[in-house]
This record gives sequence, C-alpha cells and structure tokens, in this order.
Amino acid sequence: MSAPRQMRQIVTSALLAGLCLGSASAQAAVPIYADSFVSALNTTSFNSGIVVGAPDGGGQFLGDKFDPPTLQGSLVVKFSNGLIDGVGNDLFVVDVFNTATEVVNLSVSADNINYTFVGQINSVANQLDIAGAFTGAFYYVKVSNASTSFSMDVDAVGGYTAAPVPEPGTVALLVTGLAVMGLARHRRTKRGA
Ligand SMILES: [Ca+2]
Ligand SMILES: [Ca+2]
Repeated sequence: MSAPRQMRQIVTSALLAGLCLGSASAQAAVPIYADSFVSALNTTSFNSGIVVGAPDGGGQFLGDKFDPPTLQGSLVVKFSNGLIDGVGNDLFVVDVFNTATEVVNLSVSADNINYTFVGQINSVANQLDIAGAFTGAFYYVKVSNASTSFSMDVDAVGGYTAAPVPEPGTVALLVTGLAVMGLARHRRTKRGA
C-alpha cells in the first residue's frame, strides 16, 4: 500500500471515529450541568454558594434559609451550548436538604427575555419532561420557588439533551481531516504527473 493511501485511510478512520463520538455525546443520557450563573432574586447562599457545574453540596436557597421563607426567590442559569426537549426527561434540579414539600417552577428561554413555563418539580421528584411545552433550543433555565411554606436549596441544575449543533471538537477534526486528505491527494497527483 502506498504511503499516501495508508495515511488517507488512517485519516478517514479518525474522521469517522470523531463523527461517531460527536453524535454519541449529543444523544447520550449523561447529565449536562449549567455552566454559567446569570442572575438571582432573593436567594441565600449556603456552603459553596455555587449553583453551576456538578453538585458540590452548596448552592442557593430560593428565599431564605428558614421555612417558611419570608421572600420568594428565583435564579437563572445558562447552558452555553443549548438544550432541547428530547426523549423523556429533560431537566432536573439537585438540592441538598430534600423534601417533597420544596416545590419549584421551571421556565426556559432562548434569549433570557421571554420565558416559557415548562413545568413544576419538587426536591424528591426532581426530574422534568418538557413534553412539547417548549420547541427549539433554549439556553436559560429559571428556577422559581413555588411554595410559600418551604424554600428549595438549589445545589445544581442539569439537563440531558444537547441542542443539535456540531461540537467545536468535531468541526476541528473534520476540517483537519479534510485538509490532510486534500494534501495527500495533492501529493499523489504531483507524484503521478
Ligand atoms: Ca422530553
Ligand atoms: Ca452546587
């Protein structure tokens, strides 16, 4: 087998592997955690105070620390790569001191201006299937306290289905692969001439 041809086959295999990885990570039911904190209203920090990333045992009370809350709190987090309504559950909220009495409303938005209510969960039944309540990619999720008796302590906010855009890694691999293939072909053509 000629060297350019061998190289081309290696590149093609790498390319296919990259594409498979890219599509697999877009569909797998692994949690995607919010990556940026956008805003909060009437929240009270506990432990780390962090509500983005994987659960770390700290976050924000929606309202204040003691029940019943004297204020109703809410917070907004962002998923930079976007989420969509996929098969089954789409969103979840992790809290630390969980009881089913801590109820929250979830709303989503593509622009952080117009929010659509997509459902209600509590600290125990903490998974939500958007089930058609919102269509298309959304980037912002608002968690609002829905109980005047109990405030939820939000540790992390997550989703499952990434918006269907090629991941930058896949695009980079595709561009690199095509460039190398083009180069190999170019060399072969020159050698043949
Ligand atoms: Ca769904
Ligand atoms: Ca946390």
